[in-house]
Amino acid sequence: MSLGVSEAAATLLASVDAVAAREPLTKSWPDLDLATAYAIQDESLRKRRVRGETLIGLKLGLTSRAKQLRMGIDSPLLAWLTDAMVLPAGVPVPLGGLIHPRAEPEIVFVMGRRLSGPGVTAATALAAVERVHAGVEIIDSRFEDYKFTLPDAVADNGSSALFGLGPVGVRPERLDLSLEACLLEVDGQVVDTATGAAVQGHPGEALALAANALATRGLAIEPGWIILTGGMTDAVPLAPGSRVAAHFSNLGSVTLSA
Ligand code: OOG
Ligand code: MG
Repeated sequence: MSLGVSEAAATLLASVDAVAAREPLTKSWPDLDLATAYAIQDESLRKRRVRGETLIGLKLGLTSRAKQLRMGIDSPLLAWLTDAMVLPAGVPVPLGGLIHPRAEPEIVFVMGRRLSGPGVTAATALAAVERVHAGVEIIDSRFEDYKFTLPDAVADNGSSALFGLGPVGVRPERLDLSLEACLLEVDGQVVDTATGAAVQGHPGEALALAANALATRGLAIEPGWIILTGGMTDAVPLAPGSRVAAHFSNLGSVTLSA
C-alpha cells in the first residue's frame, strides 16, 4: 500500500524530527512519478510554513557530474529552502539533529529581481542576480544509506538540511563563474577541487534551468531569494570533531566545524 501525498510529506518530516532514516518511498510506491514527488515536496513546504518557517529560496541538486555519478541519477532536481535551514557563521553544525550529514561546496546566488521562465538563458538569469556568494550545503537524506531514486530525493526536498554562506558578496558581472575555483578541505587536507564549470557548464545555466523548470509549475524565482546552484564536488561526510572548509578563488571561504 503506497502513502498519499500528504502522508508521505508527514512521514518524511517525521524522519527529520526523529533523526531517523527510513526506506525510500519507492520501495512501497514503485510508480511514484516526478510530478507526484514535487507535490509531496510542496506539501512538506506547506507543513513547514504552518510550523512557522519562512520560504527563503531554493536549491538545485545533482547539477554536476560528480554528484550525478555518486548518486547514480543523471538529472538535476529543485527543492525549497526555509529560514530554519540557515546555519549562521561560526555556529557548530548541530550533529545531534542530523542523520548522516554530508557537506558540499556550492556557488550561491542572491536574487535582485524576479526571474520567470520559460525561455530564461544563463545571461538573462545572471542579469537578475544581486550577489554571488560562496556556500557549503549540508545534506542529510532521510533515506537509509543515501540510496534513492530521483522521485524519492525530490519528495525528500532534495536531502536539504542546512547551509552556510560566506560573508563576501560579489556582483555577478565581476566574475567568470565557470572559472571560479574551489578547494574543499577536511581537517586541513585538500580532498577535492572543482571550478564553477562543473555545475551545468556555468552556475548561471543552473539558475536558468531552475527558472524554466519552476515555470512549468506556474512559479517564478522571487527577489531576495537565495539559490544554491548544486554541489561542485562530491559531498564529504561530516564526522564529529571535523572541520570542513571550502576556499574559493574570488568568493572567499566558508568553514564549518562539526
Ligand atoms: C541529493 C541532493 C543533491 C546537490 O547539490 O547536488 C544536492 C543528494 O545527493 O542527497 O544537494
Ligand atoms: Mg547541494
